[in-house]
Amino acid sequence: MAQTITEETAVQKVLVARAAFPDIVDRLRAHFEVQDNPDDEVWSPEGLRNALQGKVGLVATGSERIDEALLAANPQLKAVCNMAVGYNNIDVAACTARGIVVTNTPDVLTETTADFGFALMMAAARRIAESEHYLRAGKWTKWRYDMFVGPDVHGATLGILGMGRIGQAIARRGAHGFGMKVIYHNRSRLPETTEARCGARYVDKATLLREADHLVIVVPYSPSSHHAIGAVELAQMKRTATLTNIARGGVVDDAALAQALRDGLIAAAGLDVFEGEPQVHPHLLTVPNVVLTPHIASASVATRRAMANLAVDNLIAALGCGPDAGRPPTPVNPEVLKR
Ligand code: 8YV
Repeated sequence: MAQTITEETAVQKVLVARAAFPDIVDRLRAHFEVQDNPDDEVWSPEGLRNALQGKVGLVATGSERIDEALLAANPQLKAVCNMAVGYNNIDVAACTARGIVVTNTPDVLTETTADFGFALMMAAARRIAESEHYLRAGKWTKWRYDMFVGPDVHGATLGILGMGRIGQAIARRGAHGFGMKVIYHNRSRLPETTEARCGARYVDKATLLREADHLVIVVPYSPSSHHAIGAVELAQMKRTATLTNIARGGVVDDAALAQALRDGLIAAAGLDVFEGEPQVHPHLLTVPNVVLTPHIASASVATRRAMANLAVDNLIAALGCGPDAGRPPTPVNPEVLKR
């Protein structure tokens, strides 16, 4: 399409690493020379390195690894704008050291992601996927009193590991919508007013594991949260409990979880994120009591559009254009902007 490039930025080239809403990508064309990827080709690290040559800005998703090797091969890069709230795909320290602004997309996806986390938890507890497979397989020949019975959600104890924005939104749903007793564990305890708003009580991790009827994982991935839930933790949970992971692959040890599900250490699980996704641990694919979805917790039309728009707003501002020139709305390393 024809490009309208303003004078101030005529030379700036940017890369949109994955397919995105075309009308939102077009917003970038008003300011920059844009290379996008409408066919949504998944580039190898080398492919991304090459595509980034000469580009000062990048719109990335959680699937692109932005590491020192990529930055070293592209010293002209000034801004990396993730279309995700999580940014464990980006070596932020390396970006900061090089004066590269990193941005993410908080807030716009909170409620949608919390909706999905709740849905996945309910699907696991009430055995929705498992029973649907049974029906589709033509096995439903009669009603039975104990057919696909599972634990209740309303009135049960909801445990939340990681009490950031999304954790709080899930807590509110549980406490105020479903009459649940909500307990949480987080790196730091929330102010009392926030706890009251969420109807949630702080507990240590052992209590969380021991008391939760439904445990939802919303903690960001970092080396310190790697396998925060593994065989030892699963063994501490109730045998009737469910576990839902909408955070990141790697926070839960998927092999240990598959084993726990198989052994009946917990009742069921709901997983939207996986170690090594889009690959899924083969043992998870063969246990019936787990609901598996392909990392879609933020996938409502409105929210995905809001995420794309925010990533674009961030890139335009980070590269010194638009009304917020120099002040991207949601920087991860704002210290770079002060330099
Ligand atoms: C994204 C997510 O869709 O925001 C996040 O951190 O996990 C999802 O909402 C995914 O990371 C693609 O960027």
